[in-house]
Amino acid sequence: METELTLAIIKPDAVKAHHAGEILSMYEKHPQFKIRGIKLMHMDRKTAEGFYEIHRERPFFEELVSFMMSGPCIVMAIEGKHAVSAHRDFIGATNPQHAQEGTVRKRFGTSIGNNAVHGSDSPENGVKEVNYFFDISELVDINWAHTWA
Ligand code: 3AN
Repeated sequence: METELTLAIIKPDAVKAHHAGEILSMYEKHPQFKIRGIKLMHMDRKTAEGFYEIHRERPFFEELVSFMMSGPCIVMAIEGKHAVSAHRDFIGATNPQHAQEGTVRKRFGTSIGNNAVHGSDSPENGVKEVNYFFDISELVDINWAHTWA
């Protein structure tokens, strides 16, 4: 099976609005996703800038970094078959107004910046982004976890 890892972030807007539990429940119920790592964190500038380094030259970079530093968020390592594209479908379009009904961003996002969740955009970036936030020792052992999958 083509197992992939994707990083998911429940962003500060969703945590602040008390939607984290409901969003987590959507992940938990998704038949393709296994949560292998999870942590509550409040990003500092260095962490947020490093994570969004590829967007440094974009006009919204400062807005994006300030938003990600504005409160606690929940970062998760998600594993599953074709997890990256399945997760992109699950979260919906970057702009919540364009996101499909039932997606996380449609339900909980309020603007292109405050769009409730993050998802890696390729399998390569999924691995890179999971490594950015998690040490291997913080991930539930994948072989062991398959015994209850
Ligand atoms: P996605 O997160 O859907 O992959 P990207 O990679 O284009 O979207 O953008 C990264 C993040 O930057 C988005 N999640 C969004 O929060 C933010 N962003 C994108 N475009 C804008 C914009 N025009 N104004 C403010 N924030 C933006």
